[in-house]
Amino acid sequence: MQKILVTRSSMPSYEEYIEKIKPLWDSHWLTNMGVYHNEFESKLMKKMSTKNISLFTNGHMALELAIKALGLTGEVITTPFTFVSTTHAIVRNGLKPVFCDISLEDYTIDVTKIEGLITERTSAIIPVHVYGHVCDVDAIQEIADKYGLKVIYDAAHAFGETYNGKSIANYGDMSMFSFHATKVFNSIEGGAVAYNNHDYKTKLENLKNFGICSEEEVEVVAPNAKMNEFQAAMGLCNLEHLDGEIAKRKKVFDTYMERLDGVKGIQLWKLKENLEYNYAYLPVVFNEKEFPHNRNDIYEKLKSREIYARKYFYPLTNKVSCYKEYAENTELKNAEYVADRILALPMYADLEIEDVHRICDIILDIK
Ligand code: T4K
Repeated sequence: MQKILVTRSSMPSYEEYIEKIKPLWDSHWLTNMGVYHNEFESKLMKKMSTKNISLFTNGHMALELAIKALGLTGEVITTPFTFVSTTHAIVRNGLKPVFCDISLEDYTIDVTKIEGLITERTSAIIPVHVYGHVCDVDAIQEIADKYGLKVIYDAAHAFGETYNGKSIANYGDMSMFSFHATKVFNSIEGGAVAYNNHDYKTKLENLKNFGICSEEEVEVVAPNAKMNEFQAAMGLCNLEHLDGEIAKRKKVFDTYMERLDGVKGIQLWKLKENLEYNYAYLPVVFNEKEFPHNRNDIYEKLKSREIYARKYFYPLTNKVSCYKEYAENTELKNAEYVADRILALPMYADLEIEDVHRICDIILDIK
């Protein structure tokens, strides 16, 4: 039987992509804000209904440079229940991550615990719309306004979503999106920062291009984080198919829900009201006290049948060895509970519905 991995990149047809990249052999313009880069930027602005977009070579650099552009200092309140990139982006900017616990309902930052972590050194909150589950954006903005903090959303998983009728890209000061191959929407590697304040445009453009601001002037020490034309071409092709891909993901999601929702000891995330979801991930929490198997058993059981679920996001980022100085934070009970029990099941547009049933049969011990 064919291996089933946790996800599988969405791709246009071979012919479609080849047709798209053909003109590059005429222009010989391969990167540095080329025609496709600029077209991709404007199409994304339209798709995301946002005033400004800056593209990057990947989501990580987008987040790292968004933090730099906002000039954050001191401490940043964030979640440990995420991919390690979120924490790296903070630390690589010389800032201290202050970890806040998460909600047991949707695994996003627990807004009731943020205020208790604010000190005179706090400059921002960096929450994560983890799995595309939207954070409590209104409460976060209220806290940010009260204390004069910036908000950058790690929206790596949330591309294409709307919440309360508003594009997910329009919350906070900035939002970072990842277009990595494993995401709902990809440009092979790639990322974007969306923001409403046009003043940041030039800054972000310079930051992704070595800090160069004119032919003879470099204003800041910065990396190369530009998106190239092959990435942008893939993004443009995939954008054409996005709605179809999300519709197929919804079918997969609905099938999992039909099979697993309501089973004692299995916790699934319920769709939030007013969220137009992108069906990015299928995270399941297994409570070993109520379900006959714990998370690790299920992981192994699936693996023995060539089905590779993933423990996204275990361990918590404060527990990995490079952050051992933050390991002992007793206030992360919910995050620890979830990280120890969660398993991301295979989820992608082309996953066969019969395979979803097979995965559920294995989990539920149905022979
Ligand atoms: N913030 C958050 C919250 C994030 O989740 C991420 C990235 C970032 C920031 C940073 O964004 P980027 O800089 O990556 O744009 C994967 C991805 O590499 C990473 O992008 C993603 N989050 C993370 C959650 O997952 P791994 O180490 O689990 O990837 P890997 O290579 O094990 O791939 C997982 C599965 O995906 C494979 O089993 C099969 C499938 N796959 C993978 C690749 C590389 C494909 O179908 N095609 C492919 O090309 O990190």
